[in-house]
Amino acid sequence: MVVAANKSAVGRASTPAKAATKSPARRSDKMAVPEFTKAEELDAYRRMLEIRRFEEKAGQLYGMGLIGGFCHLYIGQEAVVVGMQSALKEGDQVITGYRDHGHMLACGMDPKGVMAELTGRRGGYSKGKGGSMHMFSTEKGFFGGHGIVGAQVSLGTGLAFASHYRDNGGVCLTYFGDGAANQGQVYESFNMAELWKLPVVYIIENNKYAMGTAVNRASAQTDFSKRGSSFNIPGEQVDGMDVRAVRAAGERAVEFARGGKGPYILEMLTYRYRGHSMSDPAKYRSKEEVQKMRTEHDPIEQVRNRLLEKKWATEEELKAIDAELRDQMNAAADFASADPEPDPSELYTDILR
Ligand SMILES: Cc1ncc(C[n+]2csc(CCOP(=O)(O)OP(=O)(O)O)c2C)c(N)n1
Ligand SMILES: [Mg+2]
Repeated sequence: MVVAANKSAVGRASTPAKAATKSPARRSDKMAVPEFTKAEELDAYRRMLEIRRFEEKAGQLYGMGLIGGFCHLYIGQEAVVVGMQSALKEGDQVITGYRDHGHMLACGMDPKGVMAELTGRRGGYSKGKGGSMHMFSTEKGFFGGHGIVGAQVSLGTGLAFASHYRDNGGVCLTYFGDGAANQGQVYESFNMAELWKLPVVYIIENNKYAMGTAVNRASAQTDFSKRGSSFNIPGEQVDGMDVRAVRAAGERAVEFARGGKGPYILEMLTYRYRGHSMSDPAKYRSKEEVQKMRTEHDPIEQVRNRLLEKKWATEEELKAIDAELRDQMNAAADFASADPEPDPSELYTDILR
């Protein structure tokens, strides 16, 4: 697949030659997806499968009544966080919305601590008091987990402002959905980020739906890579189901932002296989549509097929990785089921008054 650079991101598609010197968004060439080495393919396979197996286990625990409240699974979108994370350095920051378990694992957070937070137990990242949408790890550079659609965009811009102010070379990856992209604060953030050349990469995870609303029913401009046009923010549309394309685009965007050139937008064309949350029967789309994405574009299958085709791994070796991850997630689930709930005295701790 090909990453299409958005040649008209600043509304000057008719003058690409002049514009080409100014920002990558104005390139009109098509870029081939760079190949991964064997080690990179194996690493991507493991990291994406880790997220998938975690999410499947979380779905099971939800079905057993062990997880309360909302639970938004990331299954299908794994290539986005895995590819983007590989473009980061120690000290960089990540922030996202409520579909956040994959982002946490990609940042290196412990599946046990994440699972125990989902079940509301002491060993959870927020001591069992936050749940799926309220988890953080400043050590791992993960800043939530936000339930208010779009709120993380201004917060991520603020994190980038802090890095800029401290001149520490940090970049903030700010993830949000196609639905969130229609929020007003997103554009206030874009304006400030470009004005002050903040080191932020805005990653729009276009999974085609915002709850039950398809993108074309809610958005006047469905090419989200162009959403920064009025602010001169470059943008690219990326095949978000191909981890190699994601990493290549991520590296370009992070380098741009880290180099003091300001914000960059990456629209990831992706898809969620499950409903919006666990309580969504997903009647707004056909089973065939989901099945088609799973069979033709699955991010993990793509890597698996390449590994097998190139004889870089055998079926048995890949199965062994899978078995190891399943064991890890079973252990996380056991911990998250057996760990005690927080003591009632914790009701009065960690509260801003
Ligand atoms: C300010 C605000 N408005 C509405 C909601 C309800 N809501 C929760 S998720 C969601 C859809 C967002 O979709 P999108 O940004 O595409 O993200 P996705 O769920 O597809 O990852 C809505 C409307 C909310 N949480 N916050
Ligand atoms: Mg969406």
